[in-house]
Amino acid sequence: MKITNAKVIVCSPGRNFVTLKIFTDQGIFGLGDATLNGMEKSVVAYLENYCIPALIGRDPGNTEDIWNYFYRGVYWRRGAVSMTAVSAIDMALWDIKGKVLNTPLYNLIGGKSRKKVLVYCHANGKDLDDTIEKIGKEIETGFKAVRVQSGVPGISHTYGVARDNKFYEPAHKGLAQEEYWDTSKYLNFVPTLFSRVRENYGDDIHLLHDVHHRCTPNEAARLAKELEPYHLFWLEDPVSGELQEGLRLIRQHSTTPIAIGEVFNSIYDYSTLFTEQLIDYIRMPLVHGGGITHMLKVAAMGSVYHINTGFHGATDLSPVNLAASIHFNLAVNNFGIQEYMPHQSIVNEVFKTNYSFNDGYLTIDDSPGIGVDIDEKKAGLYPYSVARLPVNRKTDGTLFNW
Ligand code: EZ4
Ligand code: CO
Repeated sequence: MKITNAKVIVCSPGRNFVTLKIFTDQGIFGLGDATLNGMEKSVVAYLENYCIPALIGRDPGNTEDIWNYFYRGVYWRRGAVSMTAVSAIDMALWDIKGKVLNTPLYNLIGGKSRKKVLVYCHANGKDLDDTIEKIGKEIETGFKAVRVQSGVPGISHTYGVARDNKFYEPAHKGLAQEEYWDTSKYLNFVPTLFSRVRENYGDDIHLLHDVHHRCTPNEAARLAKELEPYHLFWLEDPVSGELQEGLRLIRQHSTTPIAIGEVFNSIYDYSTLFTEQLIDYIRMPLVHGGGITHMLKVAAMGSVYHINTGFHGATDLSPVNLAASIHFNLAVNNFGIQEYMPHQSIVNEVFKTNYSFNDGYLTIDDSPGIGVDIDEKKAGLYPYSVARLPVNRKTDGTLFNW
């Protein structure tokens, strides 16, 4: 069997998605997600100019060799743009493998370790009362786990909070908008927020919170410690992850579980975090973490250190990635939770999906491979439109982490 061609489909049903479609000489094709929010066209250029010409003629069954070809073989290893391209290639090849063998992806990577995939949703409000109300709605919808983000008094706009009471969407049309941030106001507010949430909704609901890289290790240690009484499922990205040793400080002060790595793209980003058991959950998703081939290794290494998966699953990761993640989450033993921000309904006009949500969990049907298809005619109706993630400054104007 041979790869005959591949193409990149860029579409924007409400937000931009990049999808790689790999064709074979047996009429079977595979799909991979190649979306890197706000940097879409860089991945497109890398795939079209460098990867696709090198894919043609290869046997799509050789997932391991092809992965290494585009990782070791390119000399300039790692990096978000190239790893997203590698992820898309790998995902599409596993999709093809499943279709050739007429079996769902999860069967190729261990079969089902569980019946269904626990997911968490987002609840965010402009202030404390609004957030409390939004959490109630999510619990009514059936969610067993909720990520809680709230507007902070004194900060004009806070990460994770929807504008104009619409759904939360990280990227905005056009060039990057600037936001303003005040860590001390944030740190003073968050424990009060979670105290109210527990008071209102009791102990059963799993609560998560994303710090979105805004603290120093010492600030994060304070926050993790002060949140201990509310026993979070996890505290996400309390610090930016480049300084892996920085997580030691948080660990020394608190038992609040830590999730990290949605911006990581390699197993080496995790090495110290794993071997010193500095975190509890792996956030790196299939689409940015080198696809199924690499993430199986990351999950396996994590399992040695009692670390579970908790993949990124915001709306800027396409339905192809979500479906592949459900297969993966069903299969690996050390699954923890999956982020699930449902896509807008127009996304489902373009992508034909095979998963469903019921009572706090996602399940997927038994179609072969990943099981998601793309309607290229519909995709053509929604052309690419420039959108960027925000840039963040401290109130005095100093550029800061978003
Ligand atoms: O900011 O997906 O946990 N989820 C997140 C997301 C990310 C966006 C970036 O594109 O942090 O909202
Ligand atoms: Co996050």
